[in-house]
Amino acid sequence: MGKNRRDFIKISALGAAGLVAGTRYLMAQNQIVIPENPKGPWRMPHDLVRTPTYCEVCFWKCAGWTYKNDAGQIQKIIGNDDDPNSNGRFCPRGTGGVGMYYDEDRLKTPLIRVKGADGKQTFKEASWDEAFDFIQKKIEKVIEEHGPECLALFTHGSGGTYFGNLLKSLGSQNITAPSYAQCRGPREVGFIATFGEGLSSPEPTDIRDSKCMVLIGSHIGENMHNGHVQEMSDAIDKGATIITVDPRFSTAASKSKYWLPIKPSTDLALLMAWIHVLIYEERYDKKYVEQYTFGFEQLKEHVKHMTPEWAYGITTIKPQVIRETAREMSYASPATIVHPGRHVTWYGDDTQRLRAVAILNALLGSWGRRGGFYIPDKAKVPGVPHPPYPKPRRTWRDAMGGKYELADLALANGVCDATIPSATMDCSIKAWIVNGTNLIETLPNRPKTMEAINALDLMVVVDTMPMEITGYADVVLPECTYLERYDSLRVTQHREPTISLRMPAMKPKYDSKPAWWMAKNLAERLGKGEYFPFDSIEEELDYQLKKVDSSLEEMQRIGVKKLPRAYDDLYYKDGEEIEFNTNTGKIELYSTSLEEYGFDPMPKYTAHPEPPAGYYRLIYGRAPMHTFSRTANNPNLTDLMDENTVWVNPKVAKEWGLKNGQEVYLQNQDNVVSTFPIKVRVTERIRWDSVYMVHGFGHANKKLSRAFGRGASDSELITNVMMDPIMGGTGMRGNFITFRFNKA
Ligand SMILES: Nc1nc2c(c(=O)[nH]1)N[C@H]1C(S)=C(S)[C@@H](COP(=O)(O)OP(=O)(O)OC[C@H]3O[C@@H](n4cnc5c(=O)[nH]c(N)nc54)[C@H](O)[C@@H]3O)O[C@H]1N2
Ligand SMILES: Nc1nc2c(c(=O)[nH]1)N[C@H]1C(S)=C(S)[C@@H](COP(=O)(O)OP(=O)(O)OC[C@H]3O[C@@H](n4cnc5c(=O)[nH]c(N)nc54)[C@H](O)[C@@H]3O)O[C@H]1N2
Ligand code: SF4
Ligand SMILES: [Mo]
Repeated sequence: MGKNRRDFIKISALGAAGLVAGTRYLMAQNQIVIPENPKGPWRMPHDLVRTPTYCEVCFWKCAGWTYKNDAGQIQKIIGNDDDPNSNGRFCPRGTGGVGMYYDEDRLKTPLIRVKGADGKQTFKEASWDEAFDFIQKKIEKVIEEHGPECLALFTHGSGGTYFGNLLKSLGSQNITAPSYAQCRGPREVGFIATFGEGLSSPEPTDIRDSKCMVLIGSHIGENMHNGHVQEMSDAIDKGATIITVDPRFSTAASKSKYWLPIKPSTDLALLMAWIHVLIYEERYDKKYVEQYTFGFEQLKEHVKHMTPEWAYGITTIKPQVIRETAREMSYASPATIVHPGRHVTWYGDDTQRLRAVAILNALLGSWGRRGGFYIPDKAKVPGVPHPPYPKPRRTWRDAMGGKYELADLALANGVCDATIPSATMDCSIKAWIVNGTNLIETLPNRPKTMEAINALDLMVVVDTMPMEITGYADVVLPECTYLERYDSLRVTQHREPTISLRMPAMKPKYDSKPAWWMAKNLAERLGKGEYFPFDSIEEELDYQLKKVDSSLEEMQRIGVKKLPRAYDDLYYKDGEEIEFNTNTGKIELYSTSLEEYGFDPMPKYTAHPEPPAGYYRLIYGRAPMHTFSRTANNPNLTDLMDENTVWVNPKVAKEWGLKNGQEVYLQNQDNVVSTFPIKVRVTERIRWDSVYMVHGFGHANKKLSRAFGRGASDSELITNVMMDPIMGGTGMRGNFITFRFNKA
């Protein structure tokens, strides 16, 4: 046994079973192409079957149809015309999603960690009964010894509904997703502090009718959020002005009238200078500001000295460009979107940066206005009836010692911290269920994640693939892919409310099962069966759908159902009286709630550490054909891109003697060296003080036959975390790297 309680196991028990899936790769590759005519009447060979689904390749959840060929095999997935998230067109990742089903490296049976006679840990293939027995006994023990509050669930994806229900029925509210404190949390908190409400997903940005879009490190186009990419390209066709602020010449920057290659970490200064220009050149929406906002005079005074000349010294963006771009925003207002972005956990002052973004939108009068932000609507689909949940005596929040009270959702890093035994926390978490999130690659500061994992009595991992996180599990439960299962209904906000159904196109391969079935079985074993009152998920879905005048039968035919908006209120009417959900009932330019909690009521710029000599700031982002680490092994998508590269400015390349395509190792400020080398891409598209790489590569699990060792992992180099004091988000862009020519 190694020095950790849980040694990483390479899922060796999987080897033999992998051979069964002989035809898979062929299927995914040789697709029979059906001529597509989304507008015309769909005429298909009658032996083709189509079933509705919504995509699980990312969290945009586009609704579509899965088609099968004559041999009854999945052939392709295309968008559903009635779906506002996709408008009938899938992105390259969604189209390639079928590769998830055909991937021969998939998890195939439940696995239990065992110790051999030689002391070596390995996984043993198990039946579902054995796996459930094991989990039941461990959970019962944790509850008996520590209380149900010591259970936690990390989840990203649709199965979370069911595991969440299981956890709450047992008496724990420690349920968390990395899409909050590692992603959009600061944005939600910043907007709630300003407008009294957050943005959620899909963001209600009225891109379709926008005349000016400001993208601040928000790289729509590489960030492939489908409906928004489509709306943005339409807006550009109609002549919208795009202003992109990014140290990298992104795809969006290439479509922009203005590209502002800002010095990383200084965006807040630029935003404050824009506010200054709008106010002091009197280019804000006076009527809107007067009627709806609170604290204008304080803001005016606050930004008095934050001139474009002041910001120039900080951001390297010329004063004239700052003025011109602010004017462009005001010419187009209120049809201007200063885009809030989505992955916003950058430098620890992120809530304040997003407050500045919210304030700009308020000054431009774009919140609640056409071409700015519309008011979304969402269907109200009742859940299933069950007894009330027991009230937990403690939650993760109690372990935070009064910090991060403005976080409106649980922090994944917070639950991780609350798991590490310490004198100050009275309930250390003892068991994790990890569903659909690869925490090893997802949470920054990996040594801390490992410390938490090593302190656990039980870790159950529910996944489809042998990802890094599965290697540390006590029990691995193989979920079938989204193409092989029913799931909770998709009920997302948009201009019109919609509901959408996912149903299986195929029987689950191997011995994989859906999350619903796993959660229900575990609940019954743990005496909580009444929280899963239906015998089958079909019955449950039909019950819910009948409450909104539909049925399972109807949804199987149409896939997506549009429901009417409850009110005709997509935008505010001229001069309409509105009460915002803030302390003052107004849009708070001056935040009374932040002040109440002891934070700056108006954003202030503070400088962040800069890379020492010979080091470069590590920044990262998305590639259009991949989603995080989840697609790195997908046979269809690795065909399009099978590794990441490190972008290096020519000036830096020259200093180091680096050539295009040359392999280097990256070493960060804490002397962490990348496990794998990465190829250099020499390009003018990145500033000299930074390097850039796509997140999600450099996989360390050998069982990922196409992804293992391809490219490098940004995550392992992110050991410095800049915590957001307001809501506990993990700022991940304060890490600096240098180059090494060999590993040792
Ligand atoms: N270094 C770094 N860290 C980041 C980011 C970054 O850019 N860089 N981005 C952050 C952001 S914005 C986000 S939202 C998070 C995302 O974080 P995660 O959601 O954790 O991202 P993935 O790496 O895609 O992990 C998804 C896991 O779900 C599994 N999976 C896929 N389909 C299914 C399924 O149907 N069922 C089940 N049970 N499992 C499934 C995959 O195999 C994979 O193990 O990461 C954050 N962390
Ligand atoms: N194809 C694809 N699309 C995706 C995803 C995916 O995995 N794949 N994931 C989805 C998810 S969950 C999220 S959260 C979004 C994330 O997508 P976004 O929120 O749009 O973008 P980020 O990933 O934060 O931003 C990356 C950009 O920020 C720039 N940047 C780095 N540092 C700075 C800085 O200091 N200032 C400024 N102004 N810019 C900076 C980088 O150069 C890069 O262009 O993407 C979503 N869409
Ligand atoms: S944007 Fe692409 S990957 Fe994401 S849900 Fe839609 S089709 Fe799937
Ligand atoms: Mo995200």
